[in-house]
Amino acid sequence: MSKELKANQNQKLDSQELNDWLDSLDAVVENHGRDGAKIILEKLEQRAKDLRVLYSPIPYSPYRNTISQYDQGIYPGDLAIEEKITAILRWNALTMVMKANKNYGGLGGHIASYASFAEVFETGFNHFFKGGEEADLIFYQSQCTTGIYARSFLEGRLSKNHLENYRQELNEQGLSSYCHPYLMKDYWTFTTASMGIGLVNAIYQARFMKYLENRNLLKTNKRVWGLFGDGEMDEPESLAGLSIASREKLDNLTFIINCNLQRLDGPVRGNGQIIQELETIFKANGWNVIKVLWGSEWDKIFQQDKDHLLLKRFAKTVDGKYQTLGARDGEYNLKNFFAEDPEVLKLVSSLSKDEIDKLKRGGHDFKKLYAAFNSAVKTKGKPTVILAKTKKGYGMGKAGESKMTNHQQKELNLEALKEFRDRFQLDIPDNKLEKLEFYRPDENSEEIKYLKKRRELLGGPLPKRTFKKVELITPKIEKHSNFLFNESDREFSTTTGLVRSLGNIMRDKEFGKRVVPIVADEARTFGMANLFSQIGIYSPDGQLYEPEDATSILKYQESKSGQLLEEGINEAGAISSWLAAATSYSNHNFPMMPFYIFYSMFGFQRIGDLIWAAADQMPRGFLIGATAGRTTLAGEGLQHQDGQSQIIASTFPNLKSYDPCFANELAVIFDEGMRRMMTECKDEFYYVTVNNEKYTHPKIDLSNKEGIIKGGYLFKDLSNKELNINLLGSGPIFRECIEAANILKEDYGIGSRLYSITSYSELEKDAKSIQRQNTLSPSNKKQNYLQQLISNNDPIVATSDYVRAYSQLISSYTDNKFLALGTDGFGRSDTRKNLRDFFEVDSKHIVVSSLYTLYEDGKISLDKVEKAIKKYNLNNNKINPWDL
Ligand SMILES: Cc1ncc(C[n+]2csc(CCOP(=O)(O)OP(=O)(O)O)c2C)c(N)n1
Repeated sequence: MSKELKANQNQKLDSQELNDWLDSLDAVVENHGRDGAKIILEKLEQRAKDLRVLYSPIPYSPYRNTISQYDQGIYPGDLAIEEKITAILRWNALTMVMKANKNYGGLGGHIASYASFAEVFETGFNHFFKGGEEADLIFYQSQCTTGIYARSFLEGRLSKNHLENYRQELNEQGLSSYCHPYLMKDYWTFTTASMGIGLVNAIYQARFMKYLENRNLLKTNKRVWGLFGDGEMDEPESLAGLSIASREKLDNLTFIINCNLQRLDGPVRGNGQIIQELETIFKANGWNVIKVLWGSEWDKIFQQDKDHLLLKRFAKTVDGKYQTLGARDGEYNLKNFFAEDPEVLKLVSSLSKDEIDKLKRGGHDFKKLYAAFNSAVKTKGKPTVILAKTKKGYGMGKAGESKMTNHQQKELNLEALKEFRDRFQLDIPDNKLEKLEFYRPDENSEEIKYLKKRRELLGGPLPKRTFKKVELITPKIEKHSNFLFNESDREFSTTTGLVRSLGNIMRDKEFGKRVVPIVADEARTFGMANLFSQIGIYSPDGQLYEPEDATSILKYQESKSGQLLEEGINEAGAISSWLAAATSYSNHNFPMMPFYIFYSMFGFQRIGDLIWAAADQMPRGFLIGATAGRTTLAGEGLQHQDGQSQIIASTFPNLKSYDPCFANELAVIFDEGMRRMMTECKDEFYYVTVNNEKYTHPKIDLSNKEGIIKGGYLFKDLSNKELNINLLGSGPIFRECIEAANILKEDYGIGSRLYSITSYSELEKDAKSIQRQNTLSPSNKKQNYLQQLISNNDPIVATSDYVRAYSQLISSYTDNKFLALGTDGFGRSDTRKNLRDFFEVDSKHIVVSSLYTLYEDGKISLDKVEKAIKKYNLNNNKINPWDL
């Protein structure tokens, strides 16, 4: 056919011609099956695009189940028992929330979310979620924990006492509100309580399993399952990893979205259709999408609906209306949905109002769900999302089903409880109903036997967090940081020190393969471009092109077995990769040692919540905040200069964070950190800031090791017999302290003790623990490490390249007069020298601050301070950096 074919816009297609087309399609399906018809349609589509008939086909499919009733296959489970088990789980889940709130008003909890997702969970637990040695990685929707606890109760893993202590985590048998591995270490594996984080984390867990396999480190048949809410899909993190999941063909990944059409305040898309929107988003990102919208009761109606009138009505119905229909009875639905089109009404003319009422949504139908799960696990080459249409508060009846406020609903009255019991045919007498008694059928009942058997066949109970302790030997400091064992005049930055030590760690024959270096498009910024060719950039496709710099020894080399994870400009993805590697010890019994090196400003403040979620999962690995400090990163300005990450990091309980000045300190921190995490298997992780200022570094002196790790050590004692000051500094600003000490000595005859502070926060952690100990056992008073370190009464001037609050972390734990300097305020572009002057952290400000504290301490006269202020031309009228 000629491509020049002209469109005749006036020529109408007559109905005979149209029917001929449709009949021929029917005939193709009959003779060649659906696959044959698909081939023809794909060809036709291509031709239509060539002729510009089709520009952008509708990106979603009709509002019906993706898998037809004819393709769903035979259900392998015992439907009656599974429905009974689900009813019992619903009851116990509901009772947990009601009990907790009745006994201790305000403890909270959610009924409606699990009620909407129970069948989906049960489909997984009875047929798909593998447990045991090769347990699947499952991200549970966090508001549904009650249902999962209820299941463990039936399995005999949790007692009645546990359920009674739901949300009372301080009780020995308390159950945590949401999925928090930190609080239930042998139970939960992933945290999903902060919405959106679970999705991006799950994708990178699935991706990391492929990485382990492609690097020939570990092959696993595990799958990643993610169960999330439709409202949750509005979080940017929910969408953050969708494209990498299909780009890297993660067919080991399945999401199930609980499309109950509601979030906390109201409908997710009152005026639209969230399911169609999600289908578009996932399809556009290359996912296999399976919609499970209607239960089996609808099948007969669909069979009669030859002209797709019902589908047209569905298409015209917005979610706000679906919610109202969901909250009302059969009569209302007949009048306000079916009767709106007399032809549609005819389709249900044989159904009673009661039967209309019982038309289920697909997410509550085991057969439909099973077919979707089964199809998902068989899909090759792409991830699958199942969009399960459910009803929020399913089973809560008039009291809560599809009600606008049901997310917060924590109780049902007696009438509603009776309705619930009768609907699900639960064997609970009225008196037990009133008392909100938990219900567990006899151990020998068919329900308990069935439930246990299913889990046995799938490898064991879930959720379960178990792992073997694997103790690895880490490389020796003499090897990985050999370049720091001799004095040298070479000037280099701590970032360079990091790259060299890290390179050597990766060269270690045994341990090197465990290292996972991760960057988010900043490897060149940090001088790490050599890693591209040395260890290769991971890409499951290898390298399908010759890189522009192919002849360079630093060429950009992608490889299937590449070690470096180059995540692009994607901090959320990079930290999720880091977390996957950092929890490999617990998820796969295969410890890995990740180092995620990032712009420190785009770490804790940008993805702090992802790091917080990571902390909950007890990761083991290093986070490296590079180009750190507010004045050390010269030139980049306000949005880049980090003066706060150390403060945020100091609030993470299982994180040890350091701000070293010298590469030798960094090497010791690496060495000790690796050993503690990989050999001693300690549940802690590390944040270390490095910078790009070049200067010389002292050689490694292992006698300082303890101090470096504890947070500080005496770097140099320049004290004299008369007048002294203590100068404390961290990061590159410590070098300003050294200069200040020389000026104080030369120009003022004042002695000093110079303390290199590697971590104000580690000093603080120790000091507050000792203070607590002393408060609670005053007769057995102890000194904190800071007091032991600074055992004199001279004033302290403490500084860093961070806000004053960082060095002030320790100010209340010493009796010495204390003055903090820091970089409070917005950053700005300028030279280091000018910035340090502006933020008042340079040597002359340290000198004047030292003189001032000595004056305040009554040790020198005021005129000495005033003279110095004049000499250095410091001006009180200069703009205050944090009060502009
Ligand atoms: C980042 C974040 N913001 C807000 C919340 C509080 N929150 C908990 S559940 C919820 C509504 C969730 O709606 P949806 O995802 O649709 O799940 P549903 O409970 O309706 O199944 C909200 C806002 C949270 N946990 N995390």
